[in-house]
Amino acid sequence: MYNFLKMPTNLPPEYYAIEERYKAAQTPEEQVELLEELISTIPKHKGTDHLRADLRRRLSKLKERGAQQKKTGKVVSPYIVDKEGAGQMALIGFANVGKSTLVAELTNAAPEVSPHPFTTWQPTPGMMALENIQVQVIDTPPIDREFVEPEFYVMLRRADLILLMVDLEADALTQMNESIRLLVENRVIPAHLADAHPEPGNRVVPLLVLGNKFDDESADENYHIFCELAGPGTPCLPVSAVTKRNIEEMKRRIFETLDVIRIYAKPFGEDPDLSAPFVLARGSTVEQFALQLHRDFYENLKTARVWGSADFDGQQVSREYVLQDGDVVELKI
Ligand SMILES: Nc1nc2c(ncn2[C@@H]2O[C@H](COP(=O)(O)OP(=O)(O)OP(=O)(O)O)[C@@H](O)[C@H]2O)c(=O)[nH]1
Ligand SMILES: [Mg+2]
Repeated sequence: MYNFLKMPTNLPPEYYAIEERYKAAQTPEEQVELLEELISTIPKHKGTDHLRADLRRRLSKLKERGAQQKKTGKVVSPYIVDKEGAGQMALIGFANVGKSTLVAELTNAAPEVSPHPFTTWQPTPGMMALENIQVQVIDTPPIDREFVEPEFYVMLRRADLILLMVDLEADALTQMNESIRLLVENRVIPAHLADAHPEPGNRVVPLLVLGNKFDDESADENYHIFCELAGPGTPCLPVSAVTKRNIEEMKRRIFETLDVIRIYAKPFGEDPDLSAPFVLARGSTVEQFALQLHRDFYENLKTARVWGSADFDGQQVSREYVLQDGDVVELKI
């Protein structure tokens, strides 16, 4: 529970009146309503950030619990996001760095964006196009020692890539160091630091630092200073969620980090569908592709022919042949 003694003193009188009713509320519906009222009475400034954050978190928990109990009769964490597409990315960072802006601009999701910190209180996944594949990007509540749910780190352990966003217009280095400290304390180890943290139980996840608000050339110097202080071992990239500066490069880096290849299936005697690749881990073989296509192909495969990485178009290859990004494959059973 929030320690009411630590509350800021500059709250309007109606806040305390509603708070009394909230404490006495008997049903979750009543609590939701009164929490919403309570939040709307809090003036927006730095001194009230944490109070607002705490109340919004409680509100979202109450709502979530209510919705899920109605649907399934049991409580499921909103932090367990079903994976969709070629990879799952968790976008994390301090409050107000621009996480929701990026997710709103680049995916089909529409999380709330606001100039006030602590806006996002639920993980919100959206799908982003990377060339001709789709990847999942999860907008998340701000990383914060006090206000983060334990499930936040469970979500990060499951991710294929963590995008750690920092604000180049603020103290980006402190934001990065503090965020990474929290990850490591919670046994989520950025891949570039894996050698220093070999303890059992640690989960190593690739991480890319995004320096956001790199809107135009005037931000270049901020980024250079950040890079110099961050050191050469830190994978980072400056971007702007608003002007889209460097966003294509970001997508290229994400694709590279995912370490996947796109394979196009050519039905026997037909043209391949080049708009719908199968996505496999780099290093996958014909046999692994067959398994993804259909079990029948895996079990009864007679011949496989490859266009692309083979020595010549339509070359017959073995089950163990290692495929490359962009290959067209025809399997026959
Ligand atoms: N100049 C500039 N402003 C940005 C950029 N991206 C986001 N902003 C602004 O930064 C503020 C915060 O953006 P949000 O997307 O709500 O930030 P957030 O990280 O989701 O914030 P929380 O949900 O509180 O953690 C808004 O006023 C945005 O318009 C950017 O690339 N450049
Ligand atoms: Mg947000």
